[in-house]
Parts: sequence; structure tokens; C-alpha cells
Amino acid sequence: MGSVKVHGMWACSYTQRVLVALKLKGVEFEYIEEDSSDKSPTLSLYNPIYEKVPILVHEGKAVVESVVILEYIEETWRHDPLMPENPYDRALIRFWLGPAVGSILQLSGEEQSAAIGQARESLRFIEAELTEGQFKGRKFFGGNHVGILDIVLGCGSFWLKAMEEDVEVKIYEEEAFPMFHAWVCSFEELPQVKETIPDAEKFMDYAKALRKMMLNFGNP
Ligand SMILES: N[C@@H](CCC(=O)N[C@@H](CS)C(=O)NCC(=O)O)C(=O)O
Repeated sequence: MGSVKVHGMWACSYTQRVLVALKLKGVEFEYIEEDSSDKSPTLSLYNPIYEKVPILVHEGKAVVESVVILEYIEETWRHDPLMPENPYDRALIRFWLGPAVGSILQLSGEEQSAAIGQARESLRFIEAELTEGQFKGRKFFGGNHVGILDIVLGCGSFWLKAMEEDVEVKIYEEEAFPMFHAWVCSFEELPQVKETIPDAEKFMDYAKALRKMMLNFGNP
């Protein structure tokens, strides 16, 4: 298998994507926690362009950008596939990758309501896809098994919850998005996810502090 190391940050949903994928594949790895306030030389060594985590180092070679890493993991360890076999299904998954709910945390006032509106709009699409669209009847977007799209959306859902609590706006109610809600629950029940997601209270404190910092940064 060769040595596998992951440089990450505990509250980083991009890092969690990589950890969940490796665990689902049963790949053993060493985890190295990086400090965002005091960047180690590792970041500039392995990711000189962005200096961001996650970084996967496989047999001494670095791979960066979480979705690129997910695809690398999929292509390197072929068992327990995270992508469908059929090219059309693969295209579908790639199309849906990367929904933009993360921006709400950084916004306030009118901009924030616009971002919340956008997030709800995306959720409505996802709900419709799960109810009567291309993902109808599936437990996961990947079918009966978790796939790349589940990992990307699922790891982001912790931020969605943190945003809801922090901005005191309900972005998704169970009643309005029952299929999405059921999917989130199935995802969170997976042991590989449970052991990866951060402690809720610690995470909320971090999310609040981060939001405060971002708002101050935006309005000096
Ligand atoms: N597009 C990147 C985003 C990674 C990212 O934003 N990482 C954050 C932590 S969640 C980071 O390393 N921030 C440090 C910094 O920006 O200085 C990915 O998908 O991997």
C-alpha cells in the first residue's frame, strides 16, 4: 500500500472528505494536524500554490485539493468504489459535485439572506432529485453505497448545521426536505463518518469564532 499521510485540520470539512474516503476504503494512514494560525513548512513544501490542507502524501508524493485527492484515492485503491461504473452515472455525479453552501458563513445582512436563499434553492434541487429525479429511491447518491458525492455533500452538512445555529436561521427543516434529511441521517450513521466528525460543541465554538473573525475582516 505504501506510506499514506494526511495533513489536515480537525474542523476542516475538506480534510474530513479525505479521512472518510480513506476509512471507507480501509486504507491505513497517519494523520498530521496542521495549525492554520502558524503554518508549518510542510504546507508550502507540498502545496506551494495554495498552502492549504488537506494534503495527501502517498509514498512521498503529495496530492492536493480535496476533490482531486478523492479521485486519486478512488483510482489508487480500486476496491469499494466511490464512483459508479457507468460513464453516464459518473458524469451525473461530477455535475453535482461542489454545491456552494459554504458562503453563508462569511456573509451578513442582505448578502447573507441571498446566500441562504441560494442554499435553500440548491437543497430544493437535491430534494427533487432524491424524490423523483435521477437519484430517486437511492439511500445514497452513490446508490446503496456511499460515493464521492455523498462524501462531499455530507462533510459540508456539518457546516450547514453550524451556520443554522450561528445565524439563527433554519436553512433546512426536516418537513420541507424529508429526503435530504433522511440522507443526512444515513450518512451520519456510518461508523467511518461518526469517528471523523468533530465534537459538536467544540465545532460550534470554532465556527462562531471563525464567523466573527470573517465579519470583522470584511468590515474593518
Ligand atoms: N479547495 C480546497 C479548499 C481547502 C481549504 O480551504 N482548506 C482550508 C482549511 S478548511 C485551509 O487550509 N486554510 C488555510 C489557509 O487558507 O491559510 C480543497 O478542496 O481542498
